[in-house]
Amino acid sequence: MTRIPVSLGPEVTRKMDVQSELGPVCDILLAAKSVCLLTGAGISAESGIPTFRGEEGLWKTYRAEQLATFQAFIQDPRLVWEWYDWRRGIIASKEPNAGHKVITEWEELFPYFNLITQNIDGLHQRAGSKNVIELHGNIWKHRCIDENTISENHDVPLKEIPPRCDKCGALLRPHVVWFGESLDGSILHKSFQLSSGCDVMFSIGTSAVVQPAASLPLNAAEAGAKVIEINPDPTPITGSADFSFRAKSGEFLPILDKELKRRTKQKKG
Ligand code: BJW
Repeated sequence: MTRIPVSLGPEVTRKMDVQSELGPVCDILLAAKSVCLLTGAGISAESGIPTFRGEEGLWKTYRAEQLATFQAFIQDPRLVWEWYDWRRGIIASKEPNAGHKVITEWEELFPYFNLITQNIDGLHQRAGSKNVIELHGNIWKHRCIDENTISENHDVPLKEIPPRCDKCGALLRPHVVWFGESLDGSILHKSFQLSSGCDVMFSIGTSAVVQPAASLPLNAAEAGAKVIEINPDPTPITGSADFSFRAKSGEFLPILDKELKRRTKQKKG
């Protein structure tokens, strides 16, 4: 395992030969047929969307079990919806960052490219990613708790809290996966298949503590893929990663992308 402390503040970047550190990663990527990415809240951090854990994390202010479980929702739907309404307001006011944008271009760069996200913010799609596998749902969708029907809703702020189903009047809930709830079976199955079948698996901006998502990079490693982590902090999967870059994704991905494209051009020319 190569741990590369690529800290990309201007001073450090000047001191380090980042290009040469990126060489082996570019070689692996350019030889890869299938590339898979798992993203977490950290990819949207530089857009100004709070992560869950860590210093500024959402769980510092609110206890997860108070807000991100079905029991909490049934006990106090207004409180839970107020939290989601607040978060929808933040997300709506932010833009995708340079990390999201690089990922959209990789859909074209690699022969087989799959993006799996734990994020519910929709920023990958807003950046232009076409095929996004959402493990934990989407904050811009509502689900009727009686009929399970799913509807899109982009109102900011919400017109009614808690919102109710137009058809049956039952409570609507955010179409997201809370603790103790199962992920969609077909989405999960597909994600594990993709992680087993890829040559390279990225783990970007996730603390890798929430299961089953956190098992995807480990599954890929067991199946023989090279695992590349991008995160300013170490995580439980760092030890299993082939490369672990201590960097912000919005800074690091454009550098990696530039080098990849430079080498691709060089190969062709
Ligand atoms: C940067 C950066 C920059 C910063 N660039 N990086 C033991 C007991 C009880 C339960 C369990 C247990 N073991 C496993 C479980 C089950 C549980 C679980 O995993 N719990 C763990 C916490 C222990 N999992 C579940 O319940 C799942 N369902 C399930 O397993 O069903 C079967 C089952 C049920 C019951 C028992 C056992 C099995 C469902 C999980 C659903 C997760 N839902 C949430 C909320 C979604 C809705 C919402 O947003 O409101 O999903 S929780 C939250 O965590 C959200 C995220 O998707 C998820 C992962 O977080 P993520 O993305 O990793 O964010 P952070 O904040 O943790 O990390 C950000 C990272 O970015 C950090 O590392 C930073 O360093 C980094 N970063 N800036 C790059 N610029």
